[in-house]
Amino acid sequence: LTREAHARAMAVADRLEALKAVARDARPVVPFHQALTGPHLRVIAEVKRASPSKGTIAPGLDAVGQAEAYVRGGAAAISVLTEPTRFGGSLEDLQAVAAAVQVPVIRKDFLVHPVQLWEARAAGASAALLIVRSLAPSLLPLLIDTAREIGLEPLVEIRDLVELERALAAGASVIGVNNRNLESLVIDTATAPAIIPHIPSDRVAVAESGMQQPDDLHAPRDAGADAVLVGSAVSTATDPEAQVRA
Ligand code: IGP
Repeated sequence: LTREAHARAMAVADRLEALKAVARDARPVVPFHQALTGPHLRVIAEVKRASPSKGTIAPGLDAVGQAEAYVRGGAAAISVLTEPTRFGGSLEDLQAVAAAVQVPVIRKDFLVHPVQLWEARAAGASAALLIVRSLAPSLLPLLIDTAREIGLEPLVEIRDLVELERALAAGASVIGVNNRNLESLVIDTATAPAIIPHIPSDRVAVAESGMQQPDDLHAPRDAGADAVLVGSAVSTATDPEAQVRA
């Protein structure tokens, strides 16, 4: 190594150690898996300022006020987008929400590196999204294991039965089926109800995306979903508390 390369490597190592120290002192993990199991369909409500399909959906959203309203409405967990360019999210939103609510908080982003899991834990998250489709075969089990080692439960996102096999082989215990095709952005709300019956009953099954009104929850519930993840409908609601309760 050249002297400069060595100095840069040491600086990165120092920053990682500092991040790990913050993560170790972060608020205790609020169990995610447990929050989603039980006899009734649970709601994971998402703080979502913008999306690639709709552009800005909730300008000037107060992330903390919004999350508190979701919890009053009965949300079992809160999802916070941290992707900045297309979703208007940030780690600051994640940290502020995690500090404000008692329920588990999930980091929602396109995570590809263990350091992003440390960031999530340092911000107080209890869970993090891992998208099977965006991860190389060896990376998925590595990130699942790393997440658990630091106290985060991975929500492993799939879209079809081939991806379900990868998720199960990698040891996923909370599995989300996305109704949205992330490449075409097209929503098909029949996707999750079709895949969920194939998820073993000892795993937690979550239906994600495209659910706009209470009636839209019947199909995933009847298919055996433990929880639904709702973003736009609650982020744009004039009364988010009532919307989550409904
Ligand atoms: C929420 P909706 O249609 O209710 O706003 O969707 C959530 O499922 C969606 O934000 C989502 C997502 C993702 C966002 C699901 N998987 C992966 C970014 C990355």
